[in-house]
Amino acid sequence: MIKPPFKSFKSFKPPALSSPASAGEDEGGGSSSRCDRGVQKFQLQTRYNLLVARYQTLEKVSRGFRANIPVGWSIIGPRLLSAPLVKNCLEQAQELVTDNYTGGRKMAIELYWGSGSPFVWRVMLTLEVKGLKYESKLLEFSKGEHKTPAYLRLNPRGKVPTLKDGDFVLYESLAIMSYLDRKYPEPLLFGKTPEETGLIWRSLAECESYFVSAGDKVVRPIFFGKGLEKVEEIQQAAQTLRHELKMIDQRLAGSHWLVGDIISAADIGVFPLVQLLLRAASKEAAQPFNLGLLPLGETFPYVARWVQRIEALPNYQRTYPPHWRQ
Ligand SMILES: N[C@@H](CCC(=O)N[C@@H](CS)C(=O)NCC(=O)O)C(=O)O
Repeated sequence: MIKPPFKSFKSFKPPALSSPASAGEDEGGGSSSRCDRGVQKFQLQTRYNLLVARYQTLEKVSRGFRANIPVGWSIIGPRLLSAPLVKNCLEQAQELVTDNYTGGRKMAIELYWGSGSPFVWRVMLTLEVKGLKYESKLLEFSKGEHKTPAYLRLNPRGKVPTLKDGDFVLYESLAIMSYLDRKYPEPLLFGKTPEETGLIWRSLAECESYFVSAGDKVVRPIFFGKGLEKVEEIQQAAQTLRHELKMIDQRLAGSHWLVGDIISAADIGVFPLVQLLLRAASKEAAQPFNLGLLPLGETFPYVARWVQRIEALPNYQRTYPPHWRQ
């Protein structure tokens, strides 16, 4: 049987994140060892925060457990222990102290995805940050697995991602993120206050309205060729992207995260698009276009540090597109 760490929980105080003002000291100055220390500190902090969140839920579960042990404990105690409610409590507690947090669900979440999709990446990061287990359903675009009748029944647009949670099926990455946040609110990703929620949605809307289409105009010809006849269009799109990155850089100059003092849906929604763009910009095929994006540390230094911060998240590697490693 699990022994919840009540005593240690009471004295369990996570250290505070270093303030934005000290962020430059921690990570800046172009010193890589300082930067590594910053990343390590951040990783530790994130693990701590996740642990605290889990202990807090564990505390709630255990309070429920204790509430079910009434005065007549000695008489009915043994029977009560086997009661379904208590069993359920213990199962949930077991999940919480191991790495198998499923939010009390019996059925696994299923994620239909394709490697390298920034929209899929958003959902994977959301699942990982929330510590939610899911069943991976990797679709091979080259085999047309996203256009089969069975898949089109789940997502008539024939795109990824699609999420299945029990009987509920949802597509569109932002919709999925918002669903997951409402259903599994730990940690909250769409803001703790109305103001934060508004700012998070503003970042996401800006990304969808300006970054996504300009990014596509740059990334696609680099990955799939045929860019040389569209040089002007690509350079125009690159200008839009530099403008967007400048705005993001300015926001990040005074804060670790795009909105608020913890990672939010704004960071998770924007990051994969930035990563995809950087990958494209680093390709040899990008050279003729003079995109003016790299080296990122020089062009957009705060974006560069923010990217490192997200890459240092626990389980980030699990979300990294498998074919990018090849
Ligand atoms: N707005 C959608 C975009 C999804 C999307 O465009 N997915 C691409 C991969 S990056 C896809 O599945 N493309 C396959 C196709 O269109 O046939 C979302 O946010 O989920």
